[in-house]
Amino acid sequence: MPKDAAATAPVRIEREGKAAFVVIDNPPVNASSLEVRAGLLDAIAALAKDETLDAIVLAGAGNTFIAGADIREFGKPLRDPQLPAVIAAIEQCPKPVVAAIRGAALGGGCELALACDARVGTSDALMGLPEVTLGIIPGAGGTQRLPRITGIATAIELSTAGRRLPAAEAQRLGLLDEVVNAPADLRGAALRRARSLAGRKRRISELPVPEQSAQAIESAAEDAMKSARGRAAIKEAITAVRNAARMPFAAALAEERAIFQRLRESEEAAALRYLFFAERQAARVTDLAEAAPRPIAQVGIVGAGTMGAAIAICFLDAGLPVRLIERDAQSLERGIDRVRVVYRRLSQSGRMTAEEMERRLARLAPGLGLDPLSQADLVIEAVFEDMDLKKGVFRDLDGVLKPGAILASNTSYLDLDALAGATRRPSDCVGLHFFSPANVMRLLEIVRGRATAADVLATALAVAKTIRKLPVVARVGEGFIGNRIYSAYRTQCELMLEEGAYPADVDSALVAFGLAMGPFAVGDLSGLDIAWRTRQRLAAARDPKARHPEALDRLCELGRFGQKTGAGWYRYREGARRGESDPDVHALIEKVSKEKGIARHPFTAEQIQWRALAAMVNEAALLLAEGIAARPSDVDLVLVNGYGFPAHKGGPLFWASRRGRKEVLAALDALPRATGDGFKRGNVERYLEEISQSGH
Ligand code: 3H9
Repeated sequence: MPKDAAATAPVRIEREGKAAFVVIDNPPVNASSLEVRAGLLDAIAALAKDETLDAIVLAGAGNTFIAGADIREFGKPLRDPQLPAVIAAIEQCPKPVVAAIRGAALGGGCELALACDARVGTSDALMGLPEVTLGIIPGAGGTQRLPRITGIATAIELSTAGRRLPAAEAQRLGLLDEVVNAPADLRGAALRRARSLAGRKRRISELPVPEQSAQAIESAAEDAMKSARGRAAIKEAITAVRNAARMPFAAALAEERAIFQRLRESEEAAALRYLFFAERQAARVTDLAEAAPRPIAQVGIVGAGTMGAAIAICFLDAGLPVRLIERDAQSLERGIDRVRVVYRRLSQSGRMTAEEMERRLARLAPGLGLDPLSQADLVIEAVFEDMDLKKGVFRDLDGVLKPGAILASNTSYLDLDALAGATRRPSDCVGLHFFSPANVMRLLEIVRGRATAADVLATALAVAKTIRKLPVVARVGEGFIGNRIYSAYRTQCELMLEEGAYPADVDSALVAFGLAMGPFAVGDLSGLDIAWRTRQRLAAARDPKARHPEALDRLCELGRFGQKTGAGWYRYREGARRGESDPDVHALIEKVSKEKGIARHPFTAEQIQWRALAAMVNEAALLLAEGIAARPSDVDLVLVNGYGFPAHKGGPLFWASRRGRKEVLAALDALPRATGDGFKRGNVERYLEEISQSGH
């Protein structure tokens, strides 16, 4: 091989005396792509014959071992050589092979490491079988070798949760034989380990599966099934791991591979792969050029309500000092308490040490009035959702903040440009729409106003990364991406009530589809008065020709605001969180139908699903055309991560892209018939085509 070709080859052999290092060099994450697999096979074949060698070490270039299979290859038929062949070659190699693991050894990377005769990792090594998060199970022996080290119950837990193990835990469970602190020591330690084996192979495949009580295994399987929510991969991962104890190794391996291949071609796996790449794409904004983020060392939050306190936690968790501001001492104390309650719960359940809790709380500085924010680099207002109130806060902050400080609003609907217009620094304003509970939900809609400067947007994206959120950029428009689509969807659901459905029919059909909750249960949980107020605010701007559902307003007029008032779409017994169907609500809905002269008819679950989904898809197309969202996959990410849309269906647009065109178009064409004049039809076909073309 010419010298420069060797330098760029994805697998190279580096000789050091009697030792050989097989180095995988396939940036950015050393995925085991076709060329890597072929290179590994060649390297192992060459080294197996080399009598002069006394040690073989498998390592990754850069700071990753192998992040797993190349996920981009999964949408097409897999090409030979495949990973099981590489793994068989390592096991059959007469000389011991030691894996030197820095960074991620995930999925196929973990499986390759488990095929080696020993494993040494750095303290930042990360091991695990995350395949179920991609809708598949391990396809190269992971479900057979892992239980031979950890026992069946732990292997079920790890492979169904897709949990990534830090080095210390991987060592405790036996996946790593040794951990070194400094990356510079890794090669040396792996080499010593290889030599200490003195030519002996230590194949995990030859180990017996540790004895374990049937009860422990059963309970691990039951726990895993609880989180399965209809996902085939979880059920299959359990089966495959259990096979380790009930079949010979080779037969169980063949069965694992067959399940892997079957699931790889499933719609669920395609959806999860699509979301994997969508997440990574979402943070890329094409016209940001080289804008450098501004440094953020000090954060201020105005408003210590549920939202403000939870946002504060996000920053405290990321190690940033936070000033939490309220108007009066009592509200401030309540806000601080909200933060304390969350940390105390984590500490009491053993998920955080008391010292760590104290460290985080020590970063929180309560304050009254805006003056304490004069040195803040970023201030987020999280006051009540009211334009005048928020404008006032923005105006006052403008007077206090230092030049260059960023002013963010947590508004979930309101016009950011109008808020920015209340300041003398509209280019320093941006929207940071957190989802409730903000310390738990990953989604962050970043709202880019007309005047938002490129470096302010770049800062917002960097902040999202710091606080480990999933950012999706939206332009200004009522409800941005998520709430706008949700509102269109909810409207159709409410219109179905007037036409013959009842709240429980709609909710149960959509839960059966896979949504975490139906729209009426959600409304009762979050409070119907919020939607009511929004409707009142928008009443004047409403298209008079559009059909407006009435039942919600009538409920609110009766003071039925949902769970907090014991009644909404459902009625709630004292302290109950699950509602019961309420004949009074049914009567109210029927009265509305009668007054409007609408003949009621029953709906099937499928009709409800199509109507609700078509509403989402149509609104998505409209807002994409307006530029509110940059790409269809951004919309899907928002619905999946903020609104309980099932990830294994990929989001509404992905889901629709996998249905027959005729079916989708028929559902879309039915919307204007049901909704009447004023209905706007989006160019859905264009975006579904875009998704189909993306090859997932
Ligand atoms: C599997 O292994 C099945 C097996 O059983 C085998 C059966 C035969 N493939 O996340 P980042 C790209 S299933 C292709 O931003 P980080 C990613 O798109 C696999 N590409 O970096 C991005 O590209 P771009 C099991 C991949 O530092 C760039 O790398 N493994 C893959 O925040 C950087 O990624 C997993 O599920 C891949 N496997 O995090 C692990 N991985 O720059 C998946 C990444 O063009 N990967 N890319 O947008 C991860 O969890 C994270 O990437 C990792 C690094 C923790 C490694």
